[in-house]
Amino acid sequence: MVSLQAIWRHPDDLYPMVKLKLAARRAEKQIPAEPHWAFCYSMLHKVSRSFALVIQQLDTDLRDAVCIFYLVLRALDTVEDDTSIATEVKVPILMAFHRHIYDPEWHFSCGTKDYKVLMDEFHHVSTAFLELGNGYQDAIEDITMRMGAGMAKFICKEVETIDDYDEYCHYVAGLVGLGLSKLFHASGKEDLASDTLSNSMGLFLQKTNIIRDYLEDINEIPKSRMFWPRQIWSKYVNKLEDLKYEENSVKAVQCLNDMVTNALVHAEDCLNYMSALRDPAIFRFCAIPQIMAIGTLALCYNNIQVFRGVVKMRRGLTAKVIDRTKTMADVYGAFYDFSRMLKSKVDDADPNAKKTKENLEAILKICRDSGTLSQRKSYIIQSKPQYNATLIAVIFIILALLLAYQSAIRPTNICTIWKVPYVIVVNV
Ligand code: IN0
Repeated sequence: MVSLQAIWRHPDDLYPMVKLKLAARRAEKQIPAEPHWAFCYSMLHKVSRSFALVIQQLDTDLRDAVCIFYLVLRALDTVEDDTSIATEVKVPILMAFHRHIYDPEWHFSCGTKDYKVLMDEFHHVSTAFLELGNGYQDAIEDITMRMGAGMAKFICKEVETIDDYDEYCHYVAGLVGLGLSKLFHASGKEDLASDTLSNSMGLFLQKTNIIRDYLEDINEIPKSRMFWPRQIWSKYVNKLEDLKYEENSVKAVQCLNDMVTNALVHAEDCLNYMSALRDPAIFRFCAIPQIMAIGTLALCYNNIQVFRGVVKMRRGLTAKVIDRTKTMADVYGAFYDFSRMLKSKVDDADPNAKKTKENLEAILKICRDSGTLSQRKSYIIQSKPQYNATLIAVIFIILALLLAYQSAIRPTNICTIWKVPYVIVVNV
């Protein structure tokens, strides 16, 4: 639910949010009729909302392949994550997962909530996988095999060094980049990207998730999940969990800034990868998560809240990113804005300030050298929103249309979702 305060502070979020909401409705209505495909697409909508929307714009063949790839990887991840499975049971499943996807009779029950449904009804995913073209099947099989083996290796191994961290992230995310590059190539729409650049695309996203999810992972029951490398955190505290205690706040933020500085190294490769894409739909599909990642890093940097609760980009900003990302100029503009926002937060007393600024300078230079920055619409938030008669009128019209739309499709439940902005009109 979006709060009244959030919309009041960022009124220009409202239009992209309404657009996104309507696009989500349309996407959910377009679920295919065949039961196995219906299961796959409705599962995709349940486990990943913005990804499910972004995938929607890909051409059918490629979209089906990416949907199945995503669900296979989610299933593999569900096995890896389930701490109630004994290691001697888990390792053989991870190692053989690339064969199970060819067998609609195979199933293994684990996970919770939507993930349990995905595992229990995995035959739908296998059935759909078997309908994909051979090029797509081979790419998915190869990556599933390599990821399963990598996950099995890390079941009994902690992330000690920065090399371990890069290796772990390669298995769980870098390989996704390699796999997607293969799928794009198999679709005939793109040249095959290099493994190094493809890997960086995954590492940038995964390292951002690992930074953002510190508290959730450390508080995981029955056992903490630890992905921050000892080589980094041991410079600041004796145990990784000490970062969450108030008395260690200064050290915690320094450690966080060290982690963000490490993640920023991949941004340059990501920009190079995206600049080589030719198909507009594939481009948007790749660019939106990358912009969300740099935005999240800018939000997390120097932010003690990472150790206290959930730090996420507000929904309105996510909607704006989805709405505005169309060309490489938009990507340079967003990377430039978020890097500048991050740079403004660097305190010279931070132990890694120099390195952080160097990494940011490298990103800013690429964006400047693109020569496209003058066209951008800024993501940097104004301290006070600008209200004028036109804006208020636009908000009023959008809300009226929305209410009309809601009452047309749900006559008995008019205001369940949108009653909050309704109050704004009264306030205005
Ligand atoms: C992804 C990636 C993803 C998308 C597009 C291009 C990519 C290129 C290389 C590597 C990964 C790429 O995107 C999703 C995004 C996602 O799931 N977002 C969540 C929100 C969130 O905060 O987690 C959502 O609800 O929409 C992603 O994070 N991963 C992923 C997994 C499979 C595929 Cl096919 C593509 C996961 C990960 C581990 C970062 C690779």
